[in-house]
Amino acid sequence: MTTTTKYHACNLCEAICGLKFTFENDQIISIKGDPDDVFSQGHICPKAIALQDIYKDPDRLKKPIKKTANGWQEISWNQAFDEIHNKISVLQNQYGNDSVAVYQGNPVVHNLEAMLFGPRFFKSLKTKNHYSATSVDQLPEQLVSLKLFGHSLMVPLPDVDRTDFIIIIGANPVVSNGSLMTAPGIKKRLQKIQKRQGKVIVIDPRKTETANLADQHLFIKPGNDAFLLLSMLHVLFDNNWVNLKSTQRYCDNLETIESMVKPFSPQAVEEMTGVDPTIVIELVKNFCAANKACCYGRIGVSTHEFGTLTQWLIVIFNILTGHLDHEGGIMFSLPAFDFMNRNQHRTSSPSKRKTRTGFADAHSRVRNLPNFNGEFPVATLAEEILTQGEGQIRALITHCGNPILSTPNGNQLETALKQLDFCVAIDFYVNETTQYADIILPPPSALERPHYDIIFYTLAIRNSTRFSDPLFPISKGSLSDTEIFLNLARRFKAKTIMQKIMGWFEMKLLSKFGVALAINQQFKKGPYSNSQKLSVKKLRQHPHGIDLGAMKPCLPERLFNENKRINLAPAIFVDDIQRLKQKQQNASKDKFDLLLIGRRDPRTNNSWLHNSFRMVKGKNRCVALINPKDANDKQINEGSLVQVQSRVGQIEIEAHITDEIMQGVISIPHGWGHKGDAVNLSVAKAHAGVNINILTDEQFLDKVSGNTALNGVPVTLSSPNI
Ligand SMILES: Nc1nc2c(c(=O)[nH]1)N[C@H]1C(S)=C(S)[C@@H](COP(=O)(O)OP(=O)(O)OC[C@H]3O[C@@H](n4cnc5c(=O)[nH]c(N)nc54)[C@H](O)[C@@H]3O)O[C@H]1N2
Ligand SMILES: Nc1nc2c(c(=O)[nH]1)N[C@H]1C(S)=C(S)[C@@H](COP(=O)(O)OP(=O)(O)OC[C@H]3O[C@@H](n4cnc5c(=O)[nH]c(N)nc54)[C@H](O)[C@@H]3O)O[C@H]1N2
Ligand code: SF4
Ligand SMILES: [Mo]
Repeated sequence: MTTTTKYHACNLCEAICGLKFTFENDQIISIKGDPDDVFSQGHICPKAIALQDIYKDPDRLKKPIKKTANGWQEISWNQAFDEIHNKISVLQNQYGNDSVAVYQGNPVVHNLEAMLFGPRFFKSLKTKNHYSATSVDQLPEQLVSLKLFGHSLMVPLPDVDRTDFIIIIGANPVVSNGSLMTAPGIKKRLQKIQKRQGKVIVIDPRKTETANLADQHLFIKPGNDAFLLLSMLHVLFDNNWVNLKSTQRYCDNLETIESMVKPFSPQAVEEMTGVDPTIVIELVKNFCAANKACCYGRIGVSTHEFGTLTQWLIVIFNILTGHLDHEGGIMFSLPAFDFMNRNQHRTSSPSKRKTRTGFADAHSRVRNLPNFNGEFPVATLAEEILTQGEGQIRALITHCGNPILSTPNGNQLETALKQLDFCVAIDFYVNETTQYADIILPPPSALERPHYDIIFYTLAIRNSTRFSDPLFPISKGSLSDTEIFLNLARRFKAKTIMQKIMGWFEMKLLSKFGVALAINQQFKKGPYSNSQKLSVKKLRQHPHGIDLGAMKPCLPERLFNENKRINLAPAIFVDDIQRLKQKQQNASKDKFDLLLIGRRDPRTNNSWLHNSFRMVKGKNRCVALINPKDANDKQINEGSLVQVQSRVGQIEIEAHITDEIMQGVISIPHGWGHKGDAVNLSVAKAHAGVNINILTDEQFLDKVSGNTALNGVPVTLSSPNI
């Protein structure tokens, strides 16, 4: 028996850990964190172990399937590509290009080949109906980055490794492993702040796993963080603590911020936030006293009613305390594969614009919602399918997504999917959404693919680079992501026989060499081309990655704004203060029992991974957390079933009574609710849970960006026994 060791990145979450796989003959016998990885330094979480389960999963599709009167039937790749092309062409000829829509889910950004070659196909459809998980996720951060720094990917990152004071708002990195902050082993990194006498503060309606390790935890009423941040800014001006340091040279419109925050003293907003004014003043004072401090907010405050306003105020708070572009503050990465310089069209600079531009240059047909980077908010997808008239969506292609479980008003979307003329899914499972596809095209699993993190190095708190070769060959009869996308693209793009032949040769060439060619090309254009001479070949000799150093100050040069200045107060953000004030005025008229918020746990990965038994075994985690006082009011007992109802739907779920959740708030995790006769997730269906997104409301949005407010959803609670 021979034992071998191989290294491969984990692509499941943003932490991008390096993993060490031990094989006996061809079988994986262990998966561990790679202790020599330059960035992740041995970190691993329970999900990584499930990578082998996905690879071996008998439910995982390996060949295309087609829905027939007698159920799913395997078909050849060529038949699948031809049928997709024929059917979509007929619909587009009859109803226009926009009659076809695309939803791209979260795993796209974790899939190298999909990132490199997916756009060739999706662009060839020439539809404006693109949707993705962005609008149930980080759209506010990206909009703020676009307006402040000129590029939607220029997201400032908390310099966790050097800070002495971090405020975490609406994020639970100890469980999520960090987001828009690629920082493997974040728990240890936070604990190191404390070891160097620094402080970790968490602001969250739930006393989370991150709050448990923090020096201070503050409960806050869901959806109202913007009030708190305005009051923090108020305190800065009130005490003359504003100090932009070097960024003063290139920041404009400070006076607008000053007058904007005037009405929002900590006392004036206490009723909205639930936070004691003396605590707010103390917090701001301590933040200002720290030499190196940063404030970071994530999904809990992005996917809420004031997502953009809140994310903007977080950045402004960092800037006004002198912590933008300073060590230990919020800083920018400098990745070897510089995606931002590759995608110039995502900048706000008009001279650099190409086809897909920034924000609000088109609006959705039914609800007039703004687009962003060529995508409409997914909250409007169902009604775009259901509402008759010119431009109605009649076909949908989902890629890496399960929007029935992941996007608002799951029941409405399910109804909509049932009435499509044609539906295609690119996914290796028949899940709650892909069950409505006519044809499913399965790509290989993660361990059968090469990997490089082109997005997450852009979001990493330390610069490094690493490439992984596949651990296993692609199963016989399967195609790589590159082959799938280029086969589809050439059918849609090539018109003449000559073009078809050329397309075929290009596909063959790129499926063999495309990944290395694309990466090497970007390395050559990138910032380390002289100092490091990076190439895929060189990275193969460094399976633990190459460290490229800590983040460095880079402003104003790296700004994508043409004038190299930052407008602190873009009108679309400032104007939203009026909506916030209205919320305060109307607060006493609210009629609901509780505000719903979300939750993640260490063995979930959004809507998938539940088909691995290790991820679902043990006690039921799809439970509603309810405060003892609320449970008492409603006569709800521990472990009993409760009904939760919102404007759009109702679910029944097991109650778990705990004072870790704030009074007036109920927490339910997302990604559960596996069901459906056609769904092939045998393990997941046996541990189904319920779909929280039956409750979330497609009309409840962050009005500025169109992001869905998945948190702070008003619900009523009842016990079926009463
Ligand atoms: N209520 C509530 N809803 C939420 C959230 C919340 O906090 N609360 N969070 C939101 C967030 S942040 C996100 S990102 C979304 C995520 O939601 P989605 O965008 O739906 O993505 P996932 O659930 O991660 O993945 C869905 C599918 O991708 C497939 N898949 C995995 N890897 C690959 C691959 O490499 N190729 C292909 N073709 N398919 C693959 C899986 O089989 C699975 O069926 O959910 C959102 N929904
Ligand atoms: N184990 C696991 N890890 C994951 C994922 C997963 O599904 N499972 N998903 C991945 C994805 S796609 C993403 S985007 C990231 C997200 O990463 P995080 O942003 O860290 O996500 P959560 O763990 O959901 O933390 C959000 C926190 O916000 C709080 N919250 C809710 N509403 C409010 C509010 O109004 N105000 C405040 N202040 N807080 C609020 C919630 O209680 C929760 O603790 O996680 C990634 N990592
Ligand atoms: S933290 Fe994320 S990247 Fe690291 S092992 Fe877990 S799932 Fe994989
Ligand atoms: Mo996400």
